[in-house]
Amino acid sequence: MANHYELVDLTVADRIATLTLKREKQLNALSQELLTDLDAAIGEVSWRIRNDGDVRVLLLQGAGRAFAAGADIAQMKDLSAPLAESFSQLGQRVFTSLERLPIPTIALVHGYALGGGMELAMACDMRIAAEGTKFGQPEVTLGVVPGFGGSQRLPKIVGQGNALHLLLTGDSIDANEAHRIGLVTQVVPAQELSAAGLQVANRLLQLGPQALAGVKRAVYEGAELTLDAGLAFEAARFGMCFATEEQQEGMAAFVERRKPSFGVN
Ligand code: CO8
Repeated sequence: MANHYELVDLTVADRIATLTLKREKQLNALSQELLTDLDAAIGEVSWRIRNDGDVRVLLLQGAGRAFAAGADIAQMKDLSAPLAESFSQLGQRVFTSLERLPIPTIALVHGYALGGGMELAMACDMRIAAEGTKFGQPEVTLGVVPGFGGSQRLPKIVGQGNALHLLLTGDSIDANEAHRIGLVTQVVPAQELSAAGLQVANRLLQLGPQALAGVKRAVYEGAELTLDAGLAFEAARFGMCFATEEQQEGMAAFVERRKPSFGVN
């Protein structure tokens, strides 16, 4: 099944949704129109998770030479301060709705992930990069700060020191350096990027969707809490797992020395 928005493709096959940015000529620069299509496509994925149950993992990639080379500079160059703020809020809202999907999301990053492009990749749970990919937050070189969540998500992913280095210098780093600082979890040859994404996705499909959704909530919501509140949140979610068939199946399979089977829809 494939749904075509103008600037984003959504395909679903074998319970894996793939979102592809397709503004190739502008290296998938994130224009208002692209963000609007991305918003709609994420909304469709969310609807299908809730209603059809036929989507369990999401892959996000860019068509052409790049994942995404940032927010559309030509489009935002003459914005007034209030409009710039609302453009920033639009991107933030779309990226947060991506992050809050209750399924694992994996960014498959190649070419460039700069500015808003890197911020989009950071709104996914995992990032796999093609060798040679350039990552960076060059906003300071344009006289601005990040506007799609970079100043908030980057320190959480790579630590404040690494984040400040990237944010203050605006320097780009390559995929290997991104791996070293923990921005990406895997670096593969470009021609193996899709296969690497599918491999991780297929492993995730073998696991219980409720447990995966629970891990995401514990990590993302826990990050907003004090340690004590986060631990309480985790304990409550841990308890809730024991009212699920997933827990019964997972633990029964362990003691019976067999592979668990987590009810495939
Ligand atoms: N915005 C608009 N157009 C872009 C962008 C962009 N970010 N990046 C590339 N393009 C366009 C180019 O203008 C060019 O278009 P055309 O063919 O019509 O001239 C086409 O894509 C191809 O680009 P290049 O010819 O430049 O390709 P190169 O291979 O020579 O260079 C680079 C590739 C190095 C990636 C180069 O394009 C570049 O430096 N791009 C800009 C990178 C950048 O600075 N990104 C950060 C943008 S700022 C940002 O993302 C802030 C996010 C928060 C926004 C908050 C809202 C208020």
